[in-house]
Amino acid sequence: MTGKTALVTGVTGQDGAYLAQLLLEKGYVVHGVKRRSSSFNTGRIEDIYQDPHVDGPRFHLHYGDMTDSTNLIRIIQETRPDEIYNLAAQSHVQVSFETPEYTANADGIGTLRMLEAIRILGMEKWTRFYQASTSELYGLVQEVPQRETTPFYPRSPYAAAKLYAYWIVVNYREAYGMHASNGILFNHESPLRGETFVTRKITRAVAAIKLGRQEKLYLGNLDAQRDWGHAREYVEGMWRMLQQDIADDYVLATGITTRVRTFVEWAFKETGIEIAWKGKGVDEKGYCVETGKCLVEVDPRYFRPTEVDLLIGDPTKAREKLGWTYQTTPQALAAEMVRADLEVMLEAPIAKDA
Ligand code: NDP
Ligand code: GDR
Repeated sequence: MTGKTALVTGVTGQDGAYLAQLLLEKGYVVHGVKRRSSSFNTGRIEDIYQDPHVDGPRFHLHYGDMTDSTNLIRIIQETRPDEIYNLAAQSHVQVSFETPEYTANADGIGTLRMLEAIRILGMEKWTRFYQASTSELYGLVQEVPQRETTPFYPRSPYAAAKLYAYWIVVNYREAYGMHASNGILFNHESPLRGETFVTRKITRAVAAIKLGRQEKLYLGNLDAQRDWGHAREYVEGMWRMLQQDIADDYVLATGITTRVRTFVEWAFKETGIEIAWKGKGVDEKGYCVETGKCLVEVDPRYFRPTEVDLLIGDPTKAREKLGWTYQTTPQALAAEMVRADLEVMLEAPIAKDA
């Protein structure tokens, strides 16, 4: 047992689930903040849920919202965490174009609310703070590979909100001596990834196509390039940041970039389906497989008003200072996600979208 207590916002999300599991394995008492929802939203943390009626549970859930200051103050006051991992966010880039004000509120001002809560409670000298910053901050390419010193150029309301969060964390570190760190994480995926992010959308569709339950997959920009790693490995990097004597900002990435279309090929390959693209440009409809059956089609509704074309991170600082490196290649990640989706679908033959 470490005797330490951690508070994780966004505990019901992909990273929250992996991080909570990691912290429990390390002996922490873990408090998670979850939103009230009209439907079940704790599926990802089912395996680590502990019945509060049983003696000595180390995992606790609290209702909360990043848009509600008083609630955040109360939760921090009650839990007195040694470490706070601020993972909660409206995290979908395309959705942020439709809900820009809410995204700014939850992702930008929400981070300020957390920092102010720590300060109001007089905990700024001992509570350590992790902020889920993002490679989306780099946006329009200024330099490749992108590293901690690369200038930011956000390309979405999401990235602009996260830019505010990034800088307010730096400011509270400098102004109040807080141990507050930004993890500038490049895309990380897993079988727990939300279904509307491109990797999971692809692996679910490929599994469904393989099982004869879906005809076709509709996607947007097939030529975007992303640096995809495994979420389980990235949460270890978050934890390592908060174990450093001095707070700092770190890039976590693989250093490998892959086009969306290549991820699609890898995913089909895992099921034994070889695909050959018939179209070339993103405007051209009807990307088909060799059999002549069109399995993937571009639907412009998934194009973004402003796109981030190329992300490739340089994780040298994290390797040298945190001893962190990625383990899973993007191709292995695609294969793992397809296998997991096939398994889930085979277990739930009736519910197509289970
Ligand atoms: P998810 O979308 O899977 O999880 C987001 C979490 O935030 C969910 O638990 C969600 O709750 C919660 N949440 C959303 N809005 C609010 C709110 N207003 N109040 C309280 N909770 C809220 O994201 P990931 O796990 O993938 O990412 C974690 C964090 O890391 C996010 O901040 C994201 O922006 C950032 N990030 C992610 C990267 C990635 O590639 N995954 C890369 C870089 C940064 P609910 O389950 O109810 O929806
Ligand atoms: P991203 O992830 O925007 O990088 O943000 P996403 O998987 O949504 O998009 C990656 C790229 O794929 C292209 N794309 C599509 N995307 C989606 N969602 N759906 C499609 O049908 C589709 N077709 C093509 C996109 O245009 C884009 O270029 C993720 C989130 O987790 C953020 O919270 C996080 O900060 C960043 O990663 C790093």
